[in-house]
Amino acid sequence: MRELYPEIEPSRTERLSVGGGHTLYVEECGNPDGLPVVFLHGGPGAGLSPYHRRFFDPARWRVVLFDQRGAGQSTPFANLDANTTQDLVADIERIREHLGIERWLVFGGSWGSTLALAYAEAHADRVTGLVLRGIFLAREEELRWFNEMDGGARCIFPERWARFRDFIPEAERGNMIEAYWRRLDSNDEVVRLAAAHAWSAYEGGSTTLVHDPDAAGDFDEPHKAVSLARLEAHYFRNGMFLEPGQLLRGIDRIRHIPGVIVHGRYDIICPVKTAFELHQAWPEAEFHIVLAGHSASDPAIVDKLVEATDRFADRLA
Ligand code: STX
Repeated sequence: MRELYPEIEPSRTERLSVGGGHTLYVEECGNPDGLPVVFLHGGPGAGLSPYHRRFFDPARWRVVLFDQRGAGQSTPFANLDANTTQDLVADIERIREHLGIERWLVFGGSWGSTLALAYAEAHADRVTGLVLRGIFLAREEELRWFNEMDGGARCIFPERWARFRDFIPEAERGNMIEAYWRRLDSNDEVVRLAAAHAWSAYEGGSTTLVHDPDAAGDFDEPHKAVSLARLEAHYFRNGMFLEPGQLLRGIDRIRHIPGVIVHGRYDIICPVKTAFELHQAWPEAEFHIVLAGHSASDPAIVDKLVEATDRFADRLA
């Protein structure tokens, strides 16, 4: 099994003003003369983590990573103005042009896979390949599965679900996303933080194949909890700013691009059915279902993702 490349520090970081009042944190890692790749993080609102740099051979790749609007070190923090899928797609183009990159590999997991598909369908000529993990197509069915009372996730992680559900009074449980949204957008900071914590503990703690119902998860830290919860609820209640079925309908625009899809069989946040449907619409893509959950750091997922970037480096060299 392949493992992550060693820890690495950025060779360059900058802050890029992109309009709408937003300034993005952008970093580059690896070989400045290497093959370009852009990393798209999840959520929306999850922000970058240092391990995201490690899916790429630093001798061969020029890795560009950035915190999306409102996330991580981008400012203003957790801000929802001018914060839509179209804005983020435009940001990717702005970063590419700013760095003088002609075409690049696009690598994304979960919401990062959604954004990667939206970007590639809009700018197919800029994409040398796609590496997608934990596919999320942002459809109503997928949102209900994880966050609503009739979803399936509650049957798999009942302890964690109970804490998420019980934060909302019974009368409001018919629409959990809206009920959370009202609290995440409250003027009362204590209410906002408590809601963010409940939302992010549920999702952040449900990622790995080996589940510990009492583990804090990666999104326990208040800063991360607030951006993940506010950005997700904002995007979810707006249908991710996509037409229903838009990404599958547009698939013909990218079927000529080499693609690798990796998905955990036991992904409870984004069930593998979605990846199966993506592959049916895009049979030319390589498709791997592995023994893993949702997390990019589950070992079987790391193995396939690193194998994919290594092979892309051979092929694009
Ligand atoms: N959200 C999917 C997503 O991007 C619908 C995502 N799910 N969990 C995460 O991201 C974290 C593990 C980063 C919290």
